[in-house]
Amino acid sequence: MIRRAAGPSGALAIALLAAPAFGQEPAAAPPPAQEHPAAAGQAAPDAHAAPDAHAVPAGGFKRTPAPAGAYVYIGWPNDGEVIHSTHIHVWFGTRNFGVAPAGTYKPNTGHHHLLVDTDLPPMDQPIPNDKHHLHFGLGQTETVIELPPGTHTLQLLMADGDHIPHDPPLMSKKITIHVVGTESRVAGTR
Ligand SMILES: [Cu+2]
Repeated sequence: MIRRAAGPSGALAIALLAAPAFGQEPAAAPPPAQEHPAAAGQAAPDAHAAPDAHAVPAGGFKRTPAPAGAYVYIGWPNDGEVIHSTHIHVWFGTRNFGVAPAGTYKPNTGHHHLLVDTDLPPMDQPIPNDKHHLHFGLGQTETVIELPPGTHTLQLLMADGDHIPHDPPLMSKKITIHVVGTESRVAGTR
């Protein structure tokens, strides 16, 4: 299937360019005051702009193969965990697979993405970058997230240097956690 429809793909490219660098270090920000201000404003919908890595290529994005036996899992919390804090420490685990920063393309590596209260995104394009799709583009293997009291879901999804899930995709089980407030709560009440 060839996806060259100018409207949707153009819009996607713009949205991705506007995304805040997928968790890369602040040092990666472009230097100020370039000679070509138009080039810095990459959101300009110019069909003749230089090709960029995130434009949808004909035939879709190329996916990176993942070896058999590789998998990712959430080391903490456990499925069904009741957590008496709105600060939730989450540990990411991998087996038979390596973690590498975004933008690197070593075989059998990728970086973690934590999906919060959402279903899986499309597997053939870069993972969105928003509060429901957290990128750990520095190669982090743990984080602390803030969630309001209530029931929430968490799922890990590995992706390659371009934030595209592997083939086959490496994802954890989707777990459910129950966040209860830390204050004015009696243990055992729901
Ligand atoms: Cu990513």
